[in-house]
Amino acid sequence: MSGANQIREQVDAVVVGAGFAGCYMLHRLRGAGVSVRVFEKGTGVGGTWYWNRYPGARCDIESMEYSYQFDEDLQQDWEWTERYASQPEILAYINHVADRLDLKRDIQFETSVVRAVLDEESGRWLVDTSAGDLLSAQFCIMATGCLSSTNTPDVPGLDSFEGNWVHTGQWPHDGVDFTGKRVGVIGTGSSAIQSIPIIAEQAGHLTVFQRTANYSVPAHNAPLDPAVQAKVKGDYVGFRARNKEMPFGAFADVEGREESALLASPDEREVHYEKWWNSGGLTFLASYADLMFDANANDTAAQFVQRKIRETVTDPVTAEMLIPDQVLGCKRLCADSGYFETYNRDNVDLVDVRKAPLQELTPNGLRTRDADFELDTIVFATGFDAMTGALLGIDIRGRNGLTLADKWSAGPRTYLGLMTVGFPNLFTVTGPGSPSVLANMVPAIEQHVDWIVACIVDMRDASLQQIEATISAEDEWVDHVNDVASLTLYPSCNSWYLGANVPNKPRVFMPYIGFPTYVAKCEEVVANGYEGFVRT
Ligand code: FAD
Ligand code: N01
Repeated sequence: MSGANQIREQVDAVVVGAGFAGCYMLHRLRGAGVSVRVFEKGTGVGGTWYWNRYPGARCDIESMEYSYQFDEDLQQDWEWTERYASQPEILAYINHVADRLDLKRDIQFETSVVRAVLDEESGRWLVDTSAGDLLSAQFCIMATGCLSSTNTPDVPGLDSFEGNWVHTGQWPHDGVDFTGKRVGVIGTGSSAIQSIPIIAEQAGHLTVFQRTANYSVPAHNAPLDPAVQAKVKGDYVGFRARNKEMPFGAFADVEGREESALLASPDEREVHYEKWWNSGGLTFLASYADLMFDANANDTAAQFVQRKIRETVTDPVTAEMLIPDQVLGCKRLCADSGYFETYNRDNVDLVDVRKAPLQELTPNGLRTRDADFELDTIVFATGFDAMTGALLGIDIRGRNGLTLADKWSAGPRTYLGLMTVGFPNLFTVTGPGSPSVLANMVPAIEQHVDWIVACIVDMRDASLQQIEATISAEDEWVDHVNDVASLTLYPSCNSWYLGANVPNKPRVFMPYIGFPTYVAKCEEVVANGYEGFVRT
């Protein structure tokens, strides 16, 4: 139990998590003279890139964009080697940053924050960890990640399975040897689509268990052209500034976007889509500006990709199973390296578990409603309890003992994705209600960290102790997040953006769509004296 007499340490701020967000938060708070302790569950920094070590893991925002921009020397010094950096390279990068800034001495690894309780008398947060620490902090900053709480389906018999099972989001550090093995991959989201081609090359036989077919475009990953790197570095500041003005905070220097797919003739569209398909990556979704706003426009792109799938996959039955039936981009678009081609291998089968659901794991493998599959290794590529999972994994108690779980029982409610009423001085980096997962996340993280640190410094300068959102600001923001989403096609399918992948999770659209509008709103709030917040 938390209690003032057990407190071991008093700090200004506790930060939970040491991914891109926690590391940058530590650096900025230190620079501002704020005493800080960081707790991280893993044995090292990196977050996503520490945990997701599955074969083929890499970013789908280009390396030159998917990196910190706060330090010009750092962004000039670091040399990315591929268009889309691999997980080991991103992990090496974040370790390089942590070492360069001497961050690790203030991070306690292998330690989970299990509880954070507001002591209303002192206004401070009492923070308990799995290692038995109890700290008192004025500010509690959750840098716990949007995609850090893994979702493993509650399939009966998991314990009875005598083979090896792994989740892509908690991949063993010494790797998994698939050589000659009978492998099952459950799921066909980004993690599966990246890992399946590589697992298929190693495995004796691979069975993919698909519930929802997904759209994917070729990544066309390649060694990074030194000329491209030099061009970006020639004006990195300008490059970042242009990206900041883009709806997703990325892709600014991609040329040839058009306004509406519906204004083009079928032949023009064909040429247009072919060009974007061949250049590779998620920018395909930005080829026309109306793809996520108009179902008819979207359908033209969807049909193009569907045709590509049918052209690629030689067995027509398998090809039809791989044709998605939702709006393109409604679930996060994937960028792959030979995903659909993998189904032409003799050692790969696809099984539809929407038609015949998974029923149980058996000692020898897996049983669906229709058949038994003998497997040595099962890979759960089943994703995450996104955006709220890691936060609700901590017993957070605010005013009057209100738990965050109770407050968010019908879905997360925040003001700007930064704070939630009833939990003063508790910040969430890329929390629900902020652009987060619908932006290039590193700039989104930097923007949040910069805002939070400026807020803390401003409070210190004004001798203020506490900040809390007002209920009216929070209610208006939640409505606004939903109103914006409803103008788009995003809420039209069962995506994790809506929590639909986790049984019994409230169906609420969680990210805010529109990075530049959001940044402008955050700046306006500050310019208006922290409008929508009460500071005392
Ligand atoms: P994380 O990296 O998730 O770090 C959070 C940390 O908090 C974790 O290390 C976790 O262990 C720790 N933690 C959580 N709870 C506790 C607790 N109670 N106590 C102690 N520690 C705790 N985004 C993009 O923009 N572009 C991409 O290309 C891209 N690729 C991705 C690929 C994969 C495989 C995945 C899973 C996500 C990808 N993302 C991408 C999203 C990615 O999560 C973010 O880009 C970014 O890395 C998030 O950083 P973070 O620090 O906010 O969170
Ligand atoms: O997870 P997902 P992910 N029975 O939720 C299926 C980022 N990321 O780890 O669609 C059977 O997308 C589920 O089926 P359905 C990126 O933001 C980026 O792949 O719910 N199947 C789905 O097919 C991404 O969006 C990269 O019907 C079950 C799959 O498992 C996010 O992380 C790489 C099931 C889960 O797909 C999450 O991606 C990796 C069940 N009970 C991740 N439960 C890049 O490329 C779930 N599924 C940069």
